[in-house]
Amino acid sequence: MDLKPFAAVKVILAYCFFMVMANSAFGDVSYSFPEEMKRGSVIGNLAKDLGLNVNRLSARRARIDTEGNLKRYCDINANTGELTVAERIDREGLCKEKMSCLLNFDIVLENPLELHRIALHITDINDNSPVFPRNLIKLEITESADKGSSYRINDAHDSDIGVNAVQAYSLQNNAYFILNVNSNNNEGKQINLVLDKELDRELEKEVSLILTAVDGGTPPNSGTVTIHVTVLDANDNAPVFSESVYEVNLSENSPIDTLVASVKRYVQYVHSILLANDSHQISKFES
Ligand SMILES: [Ca+2]
Ligand SMILES: [Ca+2]
Ligand SMILES: [Ca+2]
Ligand SMILES: [Ca+2]
Repeated sequence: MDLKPFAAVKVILAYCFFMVMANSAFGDVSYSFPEEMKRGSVIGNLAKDLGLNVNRLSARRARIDTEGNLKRYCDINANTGELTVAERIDREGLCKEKMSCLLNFDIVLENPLELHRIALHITDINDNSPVFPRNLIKLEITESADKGSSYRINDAHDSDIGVNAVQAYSLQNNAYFILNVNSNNNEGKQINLVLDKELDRELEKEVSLILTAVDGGTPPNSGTVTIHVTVLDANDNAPVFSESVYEVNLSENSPIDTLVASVKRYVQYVHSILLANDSHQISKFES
């Protein structure tokens, strides 16, 4: 006698049994729904998805058991069998940095008692902008700093996840600095302001820059910080007179403190040379 057909039937029966058990024991329904949808928004039709008779939902006291959660985020509409939003669902508040945000609850019906597990995956929307730790960053950089010198800037934070989090940084066009963003570490992006052209305090005492962080949402959100650089003085200029030789005609009996000549040192300062006690020594300087 060939037992193979019986074996095949047994496998099919076992499979059917498993499917029936799966439907009764794991009769879960899962939905994926965005955060921040207004109250009353329809997530899905439970009666349809669970194969329930919508006309008997009220009689069977269909309700949601939130498994001890304080808030009930969803309701069942007993007339339509729809699962609706009952409370604001804020993904950031519920799941913070987690990439997967899941709300679990049960649907309970009576006569006969029936229980279904519902899994609600909350998807992220781009409802937050990148924010820098401070509105203003103050840097003091000496004018003698070499080209290529690098200054670390704290990165921006965006409470959203994935593409809705910070994706790029840009620095306002300027004569002195460029931006270097390094994302090869676990602490997020490392942002450095890099000196691309040497500073000159005698030319510019301060430089103001706007740094922008932008997320990848549609439309994107952005956040900015002002970077204020104070250029510190270095002793990089020797006193220079406007002429190398000054010739002055002076009468021999000129009184003391007679103005002999005016000479310019640097460009900013004017010094007066006055006749000192000894007419042969012209040594007294006044600013
Ligand atoms: Ca939110
Ligand atoms: Ca969000
Ligand atoms: Ca965002
Ligand atoms: Ca200087």
